[in-house]
Amino acid sequence: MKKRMTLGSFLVAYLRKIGVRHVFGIPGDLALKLFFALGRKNDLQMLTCSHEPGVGFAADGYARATGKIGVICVTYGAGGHNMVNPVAGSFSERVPLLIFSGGPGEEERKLGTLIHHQAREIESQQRIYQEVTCASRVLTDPLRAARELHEVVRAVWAEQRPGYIEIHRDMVDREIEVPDDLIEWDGQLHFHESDSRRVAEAARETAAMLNQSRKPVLIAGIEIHRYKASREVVDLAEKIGAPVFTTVLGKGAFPMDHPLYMGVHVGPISPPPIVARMDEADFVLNLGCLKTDMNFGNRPPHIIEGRSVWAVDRRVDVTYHSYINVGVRDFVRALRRQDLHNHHETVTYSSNLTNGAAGDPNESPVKVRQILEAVNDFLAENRNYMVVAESGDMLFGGLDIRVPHDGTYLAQGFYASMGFAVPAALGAQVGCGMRPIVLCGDGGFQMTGPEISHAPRFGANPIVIVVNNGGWGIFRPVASDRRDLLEIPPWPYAKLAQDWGGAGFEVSTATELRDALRVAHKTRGFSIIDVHVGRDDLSPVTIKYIKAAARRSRPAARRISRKR
Ligand SMILES: Cc1ncc(C[n+]2csc(CCOP(=O)(O)OP(=O)(O)O)c2C)c(N)n1
Ligand SMILES: [Mg+2]
Repeated sequence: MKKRMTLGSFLVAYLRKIGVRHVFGIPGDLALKLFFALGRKNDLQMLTCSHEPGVGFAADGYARATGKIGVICVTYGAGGHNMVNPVAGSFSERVPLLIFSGGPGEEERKLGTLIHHQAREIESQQRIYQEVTCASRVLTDPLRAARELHEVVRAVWAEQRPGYIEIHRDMVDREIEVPDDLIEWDGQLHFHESDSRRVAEAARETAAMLNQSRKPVLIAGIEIHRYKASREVVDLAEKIGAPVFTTVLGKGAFPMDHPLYMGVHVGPISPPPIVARMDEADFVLNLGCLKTDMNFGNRPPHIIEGRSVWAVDRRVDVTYHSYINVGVRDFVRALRRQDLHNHHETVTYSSNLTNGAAGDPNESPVKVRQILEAVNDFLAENRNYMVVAESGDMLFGGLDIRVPHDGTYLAQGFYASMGFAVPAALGAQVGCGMRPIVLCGDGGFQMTGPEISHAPRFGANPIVIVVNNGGWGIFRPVASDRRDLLEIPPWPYAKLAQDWGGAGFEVSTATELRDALRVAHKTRGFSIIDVHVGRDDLSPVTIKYIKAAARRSRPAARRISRKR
């Protein structure tokens, strides 16, 4: 990094300094200089997809899997607007992304004409992004550009949320001034500092409650992942000796093969032993769990509020009072240092697959639960895999997947956008090197699945399991007489895989699926396994969830007052 350099060269030097090695993007004329500056040989690796949502989900998967910032480069308007949905997902699920968008230059903005790709005003795109980012800037001032980028990146890291930078096309080659402190900076980014006295008091009070309790439980949520506190939570759990659940969104925040791990808590639709254990709990320690309807299976959170501590969003709520400026990682560390009573509870892992018949492995069509069992058996035998689950039936089916051996699990457990899984898997593998197994419905695959054709260029080789029920199956139980509206066209998924340079399999029994997984495991490239399931077959959690959700969409009871 030098005192004076072009903005384009500064961006590359800055990104390298913070440890970024990959950028995900699609070019456009208003972003062309930016795109080629970021993609310059030997500096950063530019990875392209077919469609901006693919780019966004790939960068998001990369960030989730690596714990680093996922960087995106898109063109203005058509490209930037296409990217809004993935970024909104990253915003709500706390994924640090940095979005660079191009834009029209100063001279062309003065012409007084509308500029191609423009929607309402030139500033509209930034305004749209303000809703789904924690910080945004348009870099127009050569004296401030470096500092403004740095401010956005620091916010992205501290908040673990996306940030937006717009660079108009005439700015990329402009010389800018880099402040000395940035040149000397070591590239380390930091989370917000906590108030140490509040941390200590919150930890003391929580420890006292923990020590008085007879049947405590811990729930580990998404912030444990994002603020890199998984190891500390394992330590803490071992000191307390109580069962640990994860939330839907936080699945993977606690190792799934740890003896204290009991499974995923989704309120009343959790596996029955988890519901029972939760009902017995006289103290619930929520670490980094967002209060979402998904995490609670549609049950209001205040049900456990009176006997719980919540550490999330930089505050700790102890029953009905709060400590502010306390980050979850600092809180867990402080709690770990307290004198804690060990409950020595023996914990049994529970899922919805724990009980029930496995089914005939040679019967066609294979059952959805048999797919989940086959994947679990495969993961138990094979290391270095991660699982990425798509929105739809597999988002819920995936809750019953157990990834051992330090494997990773990724899903949009709250925002739940379809189209996430395949591109996220590509980005995740590029970032962390683990091979993904993607669990995806046929509808989800039809949104972004074709991005798999980029896998060879990414050096990635996911195994994509397309759960093929011929439509948007998750809604069939509540479709009344219009099931026809939920149909989708049949795609030749296995043949497409072969045409795109991968391996394709078509299976309809559990035995065939297990065989296909074995072959795919040995195949160097990517694979798609088209699994034909019954049209009305769904995973165990989905059936419970969709019924609970249907109850919620009934009109609220309201008294109609009549004037007399
Ligand atoms: C981008 C987006 N559009 C629409 C939805 C609503 N939605 C949730 S699940 C679903 C159908 C899923 O179908 P498929 O991928 O085939 O999975 P299945 O439930 O059939 O296994 C839809 C349309 C969504 N979550 N995301
Ligand atoms: Mg389907």
